[in-house]
Amino acid sequence: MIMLFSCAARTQKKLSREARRTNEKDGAEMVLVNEGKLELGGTREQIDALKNELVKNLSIKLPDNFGDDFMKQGKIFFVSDFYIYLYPVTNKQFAKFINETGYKTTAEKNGYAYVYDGKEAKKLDGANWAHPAGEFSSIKDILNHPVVHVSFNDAHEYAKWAGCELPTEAQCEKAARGAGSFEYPWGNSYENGKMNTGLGKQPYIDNSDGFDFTNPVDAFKNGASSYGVHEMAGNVWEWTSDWYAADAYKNMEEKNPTGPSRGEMKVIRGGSWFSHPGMCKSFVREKMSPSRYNNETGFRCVLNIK
Ligand SMILES: [Ca+2]
Ligand SMILES: [Ca+2]
Repeated sequence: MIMLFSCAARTQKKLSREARRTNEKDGAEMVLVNEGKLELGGTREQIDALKNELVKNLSIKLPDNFGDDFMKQGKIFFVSDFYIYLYPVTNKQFAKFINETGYKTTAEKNGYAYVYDGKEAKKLDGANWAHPAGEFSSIKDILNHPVVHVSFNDAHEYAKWAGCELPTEAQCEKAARGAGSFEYPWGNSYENGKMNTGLGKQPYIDNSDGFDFTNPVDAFKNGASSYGVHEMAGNVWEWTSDWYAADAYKNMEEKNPTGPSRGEMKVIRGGSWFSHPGMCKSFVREKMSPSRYNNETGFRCVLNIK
């Protein structure tokens, strides 16, 4: 009898979790990603295929150990239900955070930012989230684009203000793969018109997808994963809460992994307008110092259900 009651209560609790929610703080729409198993990383074959693709398209030599840090380790992880922002945090949302808190970003304190212009990274005085292409640029016409020039700490402070957290690597990979556990949010092969990427080599820009640099976050209607999460591939790299370690998957806890307890770099995920499409695959990891920022890295938040 008691057992019956607790089962019913659990079902009731599950049913009461709406598929979508809105964060009243910043107006962000969130979608529920249902709990489930996840094998983090790509197979040897998938990584070799990516390596060949990059070597062929970019005419570069990759280190022998390229991709070893995102290889499957035969370990099945479990990720509990969580809500994730449908889109990366936009300039408009970030402006609200700044207006309400008076927060100064790392770039504002430093007084400069590195701006990739499609050919090279230029150090520009006065470049920051509100002036993404340099002192005299503005976000006026790109309010619906993802915020950029945000360090990990900036992203973390925003998430706190919004009553949320940054996603773990496992949450990111799960949201990107969708229920079908695909290489790209929509399936296993590249499709033009589903994300904004670059060439991954000089001149970096590829506007055959409609965009030179960042794009409005809702531009690719067909680029979502099965959970309805957009922009998990391309547009901007996104900060995760995990510290980077090459052997993280071997050592991470199996239930709701949160990554190594310390490190020097944070993991970023999903590739950007600057990246080769292959680098936007669901299992690819990159790393970046938490104090760094640039115009190809942003973030989104998650709401963990306690
Ligand atoms: Ca592009
Ligand atoms: Ca992205």
